[in-house]
Amino acid sequence: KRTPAIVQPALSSDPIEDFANACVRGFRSDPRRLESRFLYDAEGSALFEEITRQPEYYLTRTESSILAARAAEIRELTGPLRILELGSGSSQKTDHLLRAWLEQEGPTRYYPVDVSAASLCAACERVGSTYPAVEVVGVQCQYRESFPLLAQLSPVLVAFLGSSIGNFTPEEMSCFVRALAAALRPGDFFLLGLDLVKERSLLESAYNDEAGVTARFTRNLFARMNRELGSAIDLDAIEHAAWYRRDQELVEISARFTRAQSFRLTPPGKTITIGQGELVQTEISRKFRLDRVVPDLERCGFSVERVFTDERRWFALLLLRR
Ligand code: AVI
Repeated sequence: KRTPAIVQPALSSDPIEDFANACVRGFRSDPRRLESRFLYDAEGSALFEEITRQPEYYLTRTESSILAARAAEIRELTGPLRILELGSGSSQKTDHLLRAWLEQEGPTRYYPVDVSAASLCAACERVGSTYPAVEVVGVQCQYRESFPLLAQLSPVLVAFLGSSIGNFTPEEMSCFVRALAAALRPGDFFLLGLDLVKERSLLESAYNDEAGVTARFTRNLFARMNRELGSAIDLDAIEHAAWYRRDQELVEISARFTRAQSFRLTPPGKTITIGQGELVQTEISRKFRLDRVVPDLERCGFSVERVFTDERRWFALLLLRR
């Protein structure tokens, strides 16, 4: 059995300090807003996987069905190239692509990129043993830190699935897409999953599942602070809140403090005080309209090769060419 290779291209700052400083900044900003990338430690990544299996969370299932139906066609359109996947998590949906690649060209290279070492290692093991003809190199870093690798990997297809791009603000998204376009070579591809605007009740159920897994996912961010920053936050006094804001076409996800609390984050040893009823935003999840997002992506350096959707038009998979 081969041991999968994991590389860690960037370790510019101490991860605990980075987390602590970002939390202090987030709690002190107005409105209070934490960076959603910190949701994905080992526990958070496992909880996210559990979210994807909840009956209300249609995103993963819908995108997977599009990939299952279209992977071979995608491979025909792109020709042979390596696959780099941003925020790969369990890499489960990627199986559809890997199978299509293997069927059409034999040995393939796959570079999953994820911040969580635990889920990256597990995914590399699984893909490596399920598909011995796929050479897997895991890359443990934030999305942008993997961009310098792209020039070496070209010709390459960058997959960014699950509508994870919806967790960026519009400004962050265009900055991200421009940076990606700059890192790719003409002729490289970008496969982007986007959750589309739909009825409020469907969206709000997806982010407020009956089993309460999404609530545990939100609370885990504060549990992580307790584990890593010694903050002693009372987790029983934190409620998950998620609602659709039609004006901005996004689901806003927050933690509501049901009791006032003061706690200390170390380093840098700063005290945070939060009043009863206060909200701390942990994520946004934007929902897209194809007629608006396509021109936006084109302005950022990509041309749209093909748009695939499901029958209900709930989710879209865009094949873009640099
Ligand atoms: C990873 N990302 C696309 C998920 C979403 O739907 O925005 C994160 C999530 N948060 C709560 N549920 C799912």
